Amino acid sequence: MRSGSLHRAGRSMKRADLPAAIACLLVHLCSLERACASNDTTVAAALEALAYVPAANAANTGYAANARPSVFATRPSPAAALDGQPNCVFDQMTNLTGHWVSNSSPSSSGFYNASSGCPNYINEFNCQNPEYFVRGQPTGSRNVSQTFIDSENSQVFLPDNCSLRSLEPARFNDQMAGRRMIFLGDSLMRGNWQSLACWLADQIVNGSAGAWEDFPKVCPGDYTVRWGGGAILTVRKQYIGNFTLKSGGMAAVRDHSWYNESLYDDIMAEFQPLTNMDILVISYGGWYERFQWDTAQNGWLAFKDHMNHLVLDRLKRFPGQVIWKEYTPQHFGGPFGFDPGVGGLVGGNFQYGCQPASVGEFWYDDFMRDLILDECGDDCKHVKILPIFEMTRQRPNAHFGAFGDNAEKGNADCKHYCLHMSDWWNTVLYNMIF
Ligand SMILES: *[C@@H]1O[C@H](CO)[C@@H](O)[C@H](O)[C@H]1NC(C)=O
Ligand SMILES: *[C@@H]1O[C@H](CO)[C@@H](O)[C@H](O)[C@H]1NC(C)=O
Ligand SMILES: *[C@@H]1O[C@H](CO)[C@@H](O)[C@H](O)[C@H]1NC(C)=O
Ligand SMILES: *[C@@H]1O[C@H](CO)[C@@H](O)[C@H](O)[C@H]1NC(C)=O
Ligand SMILES: *[C@@H]1O[C@H](CO)[C@@H](O)[C@H](O)[C@H]1NC(C)=O
Ligand SMILES: *[C@@H]1O[C@H](CO)[C@@H](O)[C@H](O)[C@H]1NC(C)=O
Ligand SMILES: *[C@@H]1O[C@H](CO)[C@@H](O)[C@H](O)[C@H]1NC(C)=O
Ligand SMILES: CC(=O)N[C@H]1CO[C@H](CO)[C@@H](O)[C@@H]1O
Repeated sequence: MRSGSLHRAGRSMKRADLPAAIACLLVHLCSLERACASNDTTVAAALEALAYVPAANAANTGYAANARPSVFATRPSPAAALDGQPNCVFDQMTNLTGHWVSNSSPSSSGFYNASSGCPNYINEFNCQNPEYFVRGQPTGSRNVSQTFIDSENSQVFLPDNCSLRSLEPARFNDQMAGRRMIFLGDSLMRGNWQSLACWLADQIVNGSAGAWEDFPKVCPGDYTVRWGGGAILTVRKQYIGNFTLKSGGMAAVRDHSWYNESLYDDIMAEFQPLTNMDILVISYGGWYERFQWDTAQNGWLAFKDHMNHLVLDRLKRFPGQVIWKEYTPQHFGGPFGFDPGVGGLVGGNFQYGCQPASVGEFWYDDFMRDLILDECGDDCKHVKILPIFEMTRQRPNAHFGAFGDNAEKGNADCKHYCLHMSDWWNTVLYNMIF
């Protein structure tokens, strides 16, 4: 069985400090959805154990001559190749490598106009919205130059060996007839659903979204998880949304912190009967902290336990396609995107911008690949990996925080991504399922 080496390195780290872990989790639960910080010494030791060597910085040079032009100005045909290579074909465990280039066309700024094209219930993660909102609250105007916004939004991902077809809304609408797409997982999953809602806006007949607490009838009550050291934590239910397309197809999102099988069952109850036409896009990870070397790696242990149950007891039996979305790298600094040294803090990682992560947090995905392929095996043939890790790791500036969220408070959100990045996750998703 393949395995990431970091968790092995981590076992030699300092032992549990449960009260600190819980305090850290409480900070986490009450404010930002970000991993808790450990401290310089321990992480430095971990990196040393890994013998980390920084990867060469991938240079973005030029833009392929026949690459796709501005999207909402001139919509490309669905099969239009971005760079003249054969269309990408995804097997169960594809690792999509490639690089980002800047589309030199001045009119290019993404797939749709995020300032004016999104449904009114999409007010998060839109880095083109001049008055942006975080968790429903206006947080003031951004202080980011238009040049920066334009350059980030004009980035185009070119896979090494193939071309991605672009999602074309009217066609997607037809392809979704009789189908439902359920996005399940933590807040990183919300980006996919919100991006889709903006992209498909002119195909949507109705929709709604909001904080889970505004939908009290949906899975009421508390769900809990067992954490290391015997702690019982309450699952944070975050966000609900759904929209219906002209064709009758629909897409829903239900996001929350940790996996609990009763919550999974209660969420799915709303969609019964599930059929082989249904598509489940799912991912967890953001709430299972990685860098708590001093807390017996409770996050990692819980992740393995929870994901084992999710895959072997539930996903195995899902009648339609299941797409496991790879971990979405964060860019708080350091080779792994999480440098607790910043600010020297425990329970907070205050900084003013997002920074490249040359390596990224890969070992949770290694575990998932093994679990799906080896442990579940033939029973999981319908479960595929959405390979967005490599492409996302290369975009440290595509975060909400790089566009200003909380940056003025020295507390930039380098975990969530702007819609533009989520558009590319959906492009890969589209190429996998249709
Ligand atoms: C970080 O951890 C090391 C090793 O456990 C400890 O000696 C040091 O005091 C810690 N530093 C801070 C700032 O907490
Ligand atoms: C994907 O490819 C990258 C670049 O070659 C490599 O570093 C990474 O380990 C690969 N990931 C997997 C899961 O094979
Ligand atoms: C996007 O919409 C905004 C608001 O309506 C508008 O000011 C802007 O010019 C539009 N951008 C493009 C490229 O059409
Ligand atoms: C905006 O950014 C500039 C340059 O970093 C800075 O001088 C200015 O004070 C910022 N304005 C606000 C309102 O944050
Ligand atoms: C949205 O439209 C669909 C299809 O017409 C309908 O079944 C559903 O009840 C509508 N939902 C709302 C909230 O109006
Ligand atoms: C979306 O789902 C929630 C929960 O079932 C429901 O309350 C709401 O009416 C749905 N909205 C639409 C547009 O179907
Ligand atoms: C899931 O939540 C339910 C309801 O709170 C709880 O009874 C159950 O023990 C939880 N499952 C696990 C595995 O912790
Ligand atoms: C399978 C395959 O064709 N792999 C190629 C993908 O592209 C890289 C970079 O151009 C090549 O090195 C691989 O051989």
